[in-house]
Amino acid sequence: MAAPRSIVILTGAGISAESGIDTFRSAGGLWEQHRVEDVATPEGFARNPDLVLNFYDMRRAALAAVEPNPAHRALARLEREFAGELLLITQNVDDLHERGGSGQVLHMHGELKSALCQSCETRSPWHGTMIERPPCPVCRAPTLRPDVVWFGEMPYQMGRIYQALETCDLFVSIGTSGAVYPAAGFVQEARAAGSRTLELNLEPSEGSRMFHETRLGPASVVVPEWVDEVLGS
Ligand code: BJW
Repeated sequence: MAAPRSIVILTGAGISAESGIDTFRSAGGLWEQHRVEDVATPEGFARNPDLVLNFYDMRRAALAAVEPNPAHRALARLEREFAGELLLITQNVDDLHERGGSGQVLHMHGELKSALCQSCETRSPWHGTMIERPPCPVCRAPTLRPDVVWFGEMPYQMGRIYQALETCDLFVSIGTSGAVYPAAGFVQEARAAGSRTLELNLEPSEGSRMFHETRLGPASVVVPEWVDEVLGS
């Protein structure tokens, strides 16, 4: 194909798997260890806030023990060296893209290292725990929750995402199962707008048929290979 001028990349849990972060739907993944309804819905949080705060406190603390892998670093290199437009969207709440060197990352499902105040609605950087109900840094109310997007909630920056999907000429999906909307529908949006679509995954996702091309393999291998190809190196 002709060299792309505008690329939108969507990443999912698979890109961080080789760094040691559990995916959600793989065997032994997070949803086999916890019921989705209990830890990833507003209703679950209302029923048992301690369970949910502890689930996210543990995952936030676990970030200290993991490192970005070659796939994160390759996307950071793409951001530095690609002459066209690039939007990196991640469904991941970890900070491995940033620690791998990416400067501009759109976290559509929020971030572990951010707190959302249920009283004043401010989002604040957060590195500690929430189980002890610390005060909001802005309004002092003890009403912080993890700044992540649960089922039934609206993901962040959807307007900006749909605008980029309308105008990109290449959409690339990396390490996501295609089981969760609206992200699972991005491939159709991009295709409908005339973009070429590429999937990089360990195994075909639920929406694999919708992509023009699928390349299978671990992200630490297939992502750097694809970035080399785009940059012509
Ligand atoms: C590797 C690898 C390696 C492994 N190398 N690859 C019916 C139809 C359509 C929609 C709905 C419906 N009923 C309900 C809905 C809406 C609902 C939804 O999608 N439900 C589905 C269950 C059907 N969605 C929502 O509620 C969303 N909000 C919403 O829709 O608002 C309304 C709206 C309307 C219109 C426009 C916009 C919005 C919110 C969804 C929130 C999801 N939240 C979570 C938790 C976030 C916080 C946290 O981390 O705890 O987000 S759920 C979880 O799933 C997390 C992930 O970001 C998300 C996606 O998971 P991901 O990343 O794909 O991981 P896995 O585990 O599924 O897959 C891993 C992949 O990696 C696999 O493919 C492996 O092969 C691969 N892999 N190792 C490369 N080494």
